[in-house]
Amino acid sequence: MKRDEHVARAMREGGVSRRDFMKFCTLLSATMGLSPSFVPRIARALTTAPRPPVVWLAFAECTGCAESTFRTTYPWFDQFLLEIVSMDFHETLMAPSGEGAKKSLQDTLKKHEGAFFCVVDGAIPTADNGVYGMVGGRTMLELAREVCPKALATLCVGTCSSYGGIPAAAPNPTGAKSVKEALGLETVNIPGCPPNPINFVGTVVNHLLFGKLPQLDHLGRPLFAYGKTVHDLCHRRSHFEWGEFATSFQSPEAEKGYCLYELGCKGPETHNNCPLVKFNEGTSWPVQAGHPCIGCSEPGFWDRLSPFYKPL
Ligand code: FSX
Repeated sequence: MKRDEHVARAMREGGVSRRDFMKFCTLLSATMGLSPSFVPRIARALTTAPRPPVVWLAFAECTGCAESTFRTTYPWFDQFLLEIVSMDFHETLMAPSGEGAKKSLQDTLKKHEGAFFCVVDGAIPTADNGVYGMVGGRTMLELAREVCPKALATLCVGTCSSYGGIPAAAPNPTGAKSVKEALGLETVNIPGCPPNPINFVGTVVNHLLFGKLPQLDHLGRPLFAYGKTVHDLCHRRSHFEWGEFATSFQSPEAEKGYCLYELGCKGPETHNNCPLVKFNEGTSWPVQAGHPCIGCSEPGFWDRLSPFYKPL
């Protein structure tokens, strides 16, 4: 069976209609800052391009990133994601365990060296040679040192792997660090605690479409997702500031304004596209639900961004 037929069948069996799929491609193209003319190309890339192999390493974290990626955005998203990439190693999702899991990892490294994406969620404990984070008898530090340099690119999903995040918060007894700090290696960072999975998919799809990673800012973040601040895009800003742009995104209740800056909102210094893509099938996002942004996708989160209710 050809790959596009296989994907079509998998989607049908998962209850995903062609219309759902095209809506998703439209959202993806808007998120990536591409014109609507890219929608059919994205659909084609998702259903026909060879699936890039992925090794997913889970280190010091709460598993919120994997949960957010695989379970909540769209009811069918988890299954769909596994059609886009070939998840060759993911401790939580894969069938083998123990020695079988170790073998899967080694087989993938051998077969796809220089051609797989290494996705990392979680920070890397580095104190005392990394003994505070062990997987299968090896330190996370050792695993990362073995796997990441062999990848086509290391994609850090979540603030912990991107910048250290909560595990690196003071007093940080495990010496938790970002992948870049721990290994001295350039990474693509998709921060957020948790990040929006559409930004991970957009990064992979950019590679499928154009054969390269998206343009990054000085902190390694894809510009399509992190090029503007939450405040720049926020629905709660006066719609007069938004002009025509406002009418396409603002909800009527948000048009009244009610900026949460005085309640400590960190939107003015937090780079992320939460107001545009939202969470849970585009239902809402924290500020729309009435809570100030806590800056979870910025370097220095948690220490630098707290206390959360103190204005900047
Ligand atoms: Fe960190 Fe992710 Fe926050 Fe949790 O893997 S970014 S603590 S949502 O799980 O790493």
